[in-house]
Amino acid sequence: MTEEPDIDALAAAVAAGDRRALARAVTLVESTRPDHRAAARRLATGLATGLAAGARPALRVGLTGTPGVGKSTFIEALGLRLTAGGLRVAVLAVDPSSARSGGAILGDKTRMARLSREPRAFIRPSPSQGTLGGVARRTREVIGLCEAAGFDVVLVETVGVGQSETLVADLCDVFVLLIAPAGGDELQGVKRGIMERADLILVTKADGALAAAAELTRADYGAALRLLRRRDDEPEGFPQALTVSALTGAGLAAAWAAVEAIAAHRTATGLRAARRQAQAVAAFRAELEAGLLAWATARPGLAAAAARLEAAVREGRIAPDAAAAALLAELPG
Ligand SMILES: Nc1nc2c(ncn2[C@@H]2O[C@H](COP(=O)(O)OP(=O)(O)OP(=O)(O)O)[C@@H](O)[C@H]2O)c(=O)[nH]1
Ligand SMILES: [Mg+2]
Repeated sequence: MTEEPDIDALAAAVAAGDRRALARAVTLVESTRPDHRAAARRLATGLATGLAAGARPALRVGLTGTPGVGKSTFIEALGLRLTAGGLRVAVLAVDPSSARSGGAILGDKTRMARLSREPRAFIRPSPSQGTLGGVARRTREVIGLCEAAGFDVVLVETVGVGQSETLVADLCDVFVLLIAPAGGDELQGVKRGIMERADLILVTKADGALAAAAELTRADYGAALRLLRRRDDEPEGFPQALTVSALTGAGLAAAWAAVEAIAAHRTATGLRAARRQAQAVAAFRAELEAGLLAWATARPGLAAAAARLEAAVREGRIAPDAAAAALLAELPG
């Protein structure tokens, strides 16, 4: 973006559901240039005012799972189904660890070619670099843009390694864990924390030669889920483990019905609104902390003093809390 963008015109075009305007708005939000950050904030404020005036919140669904489990293929099959039913679907990908593979997860292998040709779909890979906090901030903003653009459903794909799944779970209404069909001992490999966060488990590739293994895996995870504490943010009959095949379409309708049932329960009980409020407050605090840290780091005297104190702490010449207090005492006001 070279010229100063006309933010009011961009906001109006995004709010009208213009996908090219949305793509430009996302690029603006992802930019680290200070003038772009300021423009992105004006855009978000303008759109938030519009949202408050009437737009419906999108159903935000996070999907996680190990590399190759079938996330992208499932999302494309589901997305095609939902758009065929008249819904507008946005697909985002979050991969803070993509330095590992050298590219965003919606790379050459899976461009979701069919879904990307759908007029009711919008597909956007994640920025492939940045800190976890930075990626979280941008993803949150991009989800907000998609919502303001009138998308009914936002699907967020993230690789289930590291901490990106926690990040995505915190940004979504419903969080889905995808598991590949395998022998029973596979269960040990899934971290308990992810199992506890997941609202729904889907065993992928339940077709052909893998169908029987998928059913066994589903039974294993279903049993494991029942052993976990029953949560009050789920409707009767949950937690559930289901099988799906993106290839044949088997189980897709049931999987989406389960997502909708969880979302409907949380809407009816007020949990969804409460969760969004908590997410907004957490985002505010994270922004504030990041801002304060950036402000402090930009003060040359303070950074030098911090380095001196850190050395003193390392050498045991001063206690950590005393060092922190000494530094804070140097702040103005
Ligand atoms: N048989 C069968 N194969 C599938 C199915 N879904 C995905 N696959 C295959 O599994 C492989 C990985 O699929 P992806 O959708 O790229 O997996 P992913 O989880 O998005 O992978 P990353 O983005 O790299 O983490 C591909 O070769 C797919 O063709 C399915 O429903 N049935
Ligand atoms: Mg993928």
